[in-house]
Amino acid sequence: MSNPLYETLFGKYAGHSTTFLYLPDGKTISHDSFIRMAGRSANALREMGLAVGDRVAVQVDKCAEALAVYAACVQSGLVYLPLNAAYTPAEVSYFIEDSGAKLFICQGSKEDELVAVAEKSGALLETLNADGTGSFTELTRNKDDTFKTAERDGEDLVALLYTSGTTGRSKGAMLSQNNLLSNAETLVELWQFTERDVLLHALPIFHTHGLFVATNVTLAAGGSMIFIPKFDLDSIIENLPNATTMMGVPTFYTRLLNDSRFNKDLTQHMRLFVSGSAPLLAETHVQFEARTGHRILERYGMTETNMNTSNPYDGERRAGTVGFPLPGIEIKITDSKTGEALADGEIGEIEVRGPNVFSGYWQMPEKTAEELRKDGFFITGDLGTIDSDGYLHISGRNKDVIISGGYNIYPKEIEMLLDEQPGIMESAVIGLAHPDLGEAVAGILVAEKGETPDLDELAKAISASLAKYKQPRKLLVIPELPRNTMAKVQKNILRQEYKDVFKQ
Ligand code: MCA
Ligand code: AMP
Repeated sequence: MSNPLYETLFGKYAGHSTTFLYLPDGKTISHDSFIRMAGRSANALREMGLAVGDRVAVQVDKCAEALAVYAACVQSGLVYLPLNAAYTPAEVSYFIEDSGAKLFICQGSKEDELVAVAEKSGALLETLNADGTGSFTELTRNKDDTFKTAERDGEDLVALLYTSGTTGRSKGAMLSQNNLLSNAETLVELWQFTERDVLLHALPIFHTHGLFVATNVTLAAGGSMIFIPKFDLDSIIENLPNATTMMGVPTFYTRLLNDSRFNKDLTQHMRLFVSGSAPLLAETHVQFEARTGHRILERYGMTETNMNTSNPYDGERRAGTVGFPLPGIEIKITDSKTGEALADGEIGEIEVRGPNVFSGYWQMPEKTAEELRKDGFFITGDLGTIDSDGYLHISGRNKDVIISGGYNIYPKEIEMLLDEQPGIMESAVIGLAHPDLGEAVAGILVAEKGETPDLDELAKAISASLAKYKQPRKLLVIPELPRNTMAKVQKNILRQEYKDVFKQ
């Protein structure tokens, strides 16, 4: 096979008139039409002068055409770099420059703000709007809808996904054909996906969950997706009767449980509900079963590794656990200081090895060496334990990260911005329990001597540089930050002190 990922996800469906996408306006796109759309995009990309290995950065709304750019990149050997639509130009600028993207496709409404970003790093700039129009779409018009698939092998780079770092500098995780392919094939089998499945897709397509899990699994199985722009209760309720499966972050499930229309009648035909990206409270798992009779299947993954573990399809889906290592993947629990393996039942660092594990961070050999051991084990930064039945429990994190509604937010990035603001001496950014988002961001500030910062002004000042979901929902000024004898800020004390800030 010349391009295994392309063949498995896309190529094999050429000529198939089966439905791939059900769109919000009632239209459908067949597998064959989708592949032709991707072919036109691949020809456009080639004619723009892009060559195998070049990076294509994409910051657009969720639409079929955006998915076709992903398919076109796989087909033509380009490296797909999806970006959260909420990122500000300041955030995007780093990704474009660091990746050396040759092409940046953005929303038409943001073009004016992003011209300078593209120019600075010499990237071409094209647009793609939520309705599928845009300058990129114009370039695909009248192009041949077949494209000679680029020869690629399993080790070749197919995507670059940026994940923020605890030092405040984002790292591009390099994912190969094999990383994505092995995971998709494993999950199809484990979760028993077939061409009869219709997945209710309400996740964003710029992260692993919505793109490499939901979309790749559906494509590998030959199923279809009800492709809705974002999570919206009314459209979920309206579309559930036509779906067989759904994947979501825990917020999806808590929001559904808060709606009385979500009941057994609406869900009894469903085959599977999957949750991940953030901890699903055992309480949510139990309530969901009581309401619908379904046990949510919780799994655990990361941008760097795709999916690592899953509760069983057949067998007990145990609340508060993320199940067993996927076939072909090894998990071990180690002592954070020595790296020595710990016995079952002990809490330590979760490490993972397998064909799913990325090959390193883009142009960051030192960072790669810190997290990816020579023997292939990746140090996840998550803490956990394996119980006597082999289920993995995630008990905490060894990295300073907040997970809000399934998005990872690194406090360091926000603290660096807050510390720069006039009148602020220092800050500590923490995640506090939030009934809807799991955790939400709070900024604890210490003012310069004699200063009384205007918190509204401060919030406004940082909003230009930070995506909305990262912006603190609460800012508090306190006289000093608690520190240990090594002068390290004790965030655990702050988290305890302010634990009820977002509780209703
Ligand atoms: C939106 N806002 C948020 C979030 N999302 N704030 C904090 N955390 C968030 N996650 C902001 C909006 O800008 C808005 O601001 C305000 O909060 C309320 O918006 P709302 O309409 O309620 O939010 P929403 O649009 O409904 O979004 C919430 C959401 C969404 C549905 C939970 O964030 C989402 O789809 N999350 C999924 C994330 C995901 O796919 N993660 C996978 C990463 P304002 O009103 O002031 O303008 S991959 C991963 O983690 C690994 C690999 C894995 O294991 O899967
Ligand atoms: P990301 O960097 O966006 O890929 O997020 C990966 C992180 O999400 C992991 O390191 C975990 O901390 C967290 N995560 C993913 N799935 C789960 C889960 N089922 N339970 C708890 N945490 C999870």
